[in-house]
Amino acid sequence: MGFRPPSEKFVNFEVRPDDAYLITFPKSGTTWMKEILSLIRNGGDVDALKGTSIDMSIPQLELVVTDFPGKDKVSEMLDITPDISLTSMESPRLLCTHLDYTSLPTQLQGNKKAKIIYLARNPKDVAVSTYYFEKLLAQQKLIKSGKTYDCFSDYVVDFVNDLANSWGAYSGMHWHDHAMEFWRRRHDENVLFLKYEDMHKDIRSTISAIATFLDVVLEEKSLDAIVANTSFEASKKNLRTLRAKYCKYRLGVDPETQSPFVRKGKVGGWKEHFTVADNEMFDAKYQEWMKDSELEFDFEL
Ligand code: PPS
Repeated sequence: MGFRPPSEKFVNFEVRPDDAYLITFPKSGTTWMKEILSLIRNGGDVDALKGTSIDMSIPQLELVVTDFPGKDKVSEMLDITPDISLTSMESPRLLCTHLDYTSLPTQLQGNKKAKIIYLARNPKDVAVSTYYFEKLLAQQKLIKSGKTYDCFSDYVVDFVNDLANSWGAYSGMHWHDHAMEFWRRRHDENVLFLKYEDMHKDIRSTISAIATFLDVVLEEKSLDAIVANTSFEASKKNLRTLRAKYCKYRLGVDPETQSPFVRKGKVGGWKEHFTVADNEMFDAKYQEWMKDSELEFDFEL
């Protein structure tokens, strides 16, 4: 079951041929990649981003081009200017979304010009990361369905059965369908399919590949600056990636110690959360999902 498009305004959103869209399932490394993309586009100028909002650099389509109740409040906490207009954004625009392929604006589906960077992450670590995010939302009574979880084992059952992710817009979206829709299109010339685990393995090559894809020529020293300023340690101190205001005012947590946007940042953290039974259940589902696919993930490094 796919996510229902939020509004006519969203479905009919006008896509420009020189747009680039970062598309991810939630908790797949979006924020990390947004900072990398922002720096690639500005030639690695770290100082120019200081004091600015990551969500203004790369607005999230579904948060901007919709009229969902409470939108203004969420936008304010993400430091999105209330009157942001994507139509007056200068080209080439960088935009992002968590929505699945079939929920994208019509002009982006089948579009061979606007670029798409799809970032996927192994679903066991995604499940853990979404679990911690849901816990914070639940503490603030922000889970739409009202359903909360006492332990990860309860949560993971809902995750694999498509019943988790109950925060607002994304309920009903499934990790497997999300990734597969873009994996199938990975050879399209306007699609770059990346994995979170490969960023861990070789961030420098990943950044270079993205720059080439975006037709940006990066000097070595710019590349060095991007690598250094998007490391996990740097992200932990960066108010843009911590999304400090959102942490403080929406989630009620200290961004520097508890931001869910820069939490553990590991590959294989799931091993500290899955019981043997959880893992067997997950593996059985995973094999079902992936049986006709060549898509593979590193579950540990
Ligand atoms: S969201 O809410 O969907 O936008 O979250 P998202 O940004 O996609 O994912 C958050 C996870 O990404 C990890 N992260 C990083 N990993 C490695 N290096 C860096 N620099 C980095 N920045 C963020 C973050 O810790 C979340 O993963 P977990 O497993 O929860 O730690």
